[in-house]
Amino acid sequence: MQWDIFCKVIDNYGDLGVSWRLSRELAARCQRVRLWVDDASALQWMAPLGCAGVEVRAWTQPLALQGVAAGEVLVEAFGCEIAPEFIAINAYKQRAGGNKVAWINLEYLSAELYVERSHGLSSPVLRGPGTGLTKHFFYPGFTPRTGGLLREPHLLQRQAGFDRTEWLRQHGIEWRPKEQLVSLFCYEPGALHQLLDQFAHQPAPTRLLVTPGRASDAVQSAMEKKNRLQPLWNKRGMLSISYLPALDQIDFDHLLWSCDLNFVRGEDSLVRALWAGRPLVWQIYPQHDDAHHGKLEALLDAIQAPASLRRFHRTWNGVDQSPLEPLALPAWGEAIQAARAQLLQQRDLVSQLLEFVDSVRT
Ligand code: TRH
Repeated sequence: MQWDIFCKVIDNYGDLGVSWRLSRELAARCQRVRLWVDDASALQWMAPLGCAGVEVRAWTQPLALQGVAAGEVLVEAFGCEIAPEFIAINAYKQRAGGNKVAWINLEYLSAELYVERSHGLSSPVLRGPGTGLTKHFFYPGFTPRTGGLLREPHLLQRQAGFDRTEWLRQHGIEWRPKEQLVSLFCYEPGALHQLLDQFAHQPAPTRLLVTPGRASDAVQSAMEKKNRLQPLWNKRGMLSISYLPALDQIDFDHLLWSCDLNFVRGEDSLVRALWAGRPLVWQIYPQHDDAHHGKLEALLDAIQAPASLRRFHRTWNGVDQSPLEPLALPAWGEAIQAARAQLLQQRDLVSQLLEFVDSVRT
């Protein structure tokens, strides 16, 4: 089938990151994809080699539609509103007796209970350029009654064949024996300075691998402040820091597989960290009305996080101001492994989406 996926980049990398991963995974299953995006610049580092079967197109206004025929599936990622001129050619095709067009609204990932209720609902379009079409709501999620999580079929084999020492060497990432490796992909957590203190005071050395952009800015400003106010805070040198360049999505996975603890944020990196199976800490994308607090608790329930991991998350996400819980990697690792094992039993998002599209088109 020909898929048209529309993606608007709001901020950060998640909208494009998920849309690209979805496109790539569809292409791997013999689908043809046009990914319409208003700002594709992040693909230069996220996916520098592109992907056969995925054509990235600029979402201009108006859309350049010369030579473009309507396909079989329209996807609006995260409720972005698809260009009306494109909706119109799809509706026209269907009215003219062509095959039925499946219009999918792909929602944000959440572990909240409403997801099971809303997944798969449909809404006929009664006015505007899409009159006659039907929109279907597809919710990713953590239970069998949701659309599931993005997961490629060969993930486990890739993980089994991964050699972290070699990968770190190839990427010029310094790693001394016995050093605990921790990745950091975050926004600006208020408790960051407490985390740095914890690493500095642990008996074993830690190397923090900091991703570029907001995470590295936040670490640099915390370090600058600490060095100024408490020059001896890391006097035993237990914490070392490496600032990483932007990695492509495949190497971002390798980073997560290399680390003993992963700090992730947003949506896509959370899922990748779950598949990595190492202890993880999630910084949720903050919303103004604090709606993210409920969403955070729902995720912690879904992965059956132990009490110490819950407390750590609440402080890390600024839900409360308690001091940052001490790291408890063995217990956290067990919980993530158990959650991962359960999630691996469920069908992946693309398998479910293909089946769902078939069912709405027949
Ligand atoms: O960048 P994010 O914070 O994106 C957010 C969330 O998706 C949020 O839910 C959404 O509302 C908001 O954007 C608009 O985090 P996320 O979702 O993990 O996306 C990051 C993507 O970047 C992911 O696909 C992994 C990729 N990535 C790399 O490929 N290489 C890298 O070096 C890094 C740091 C990230």
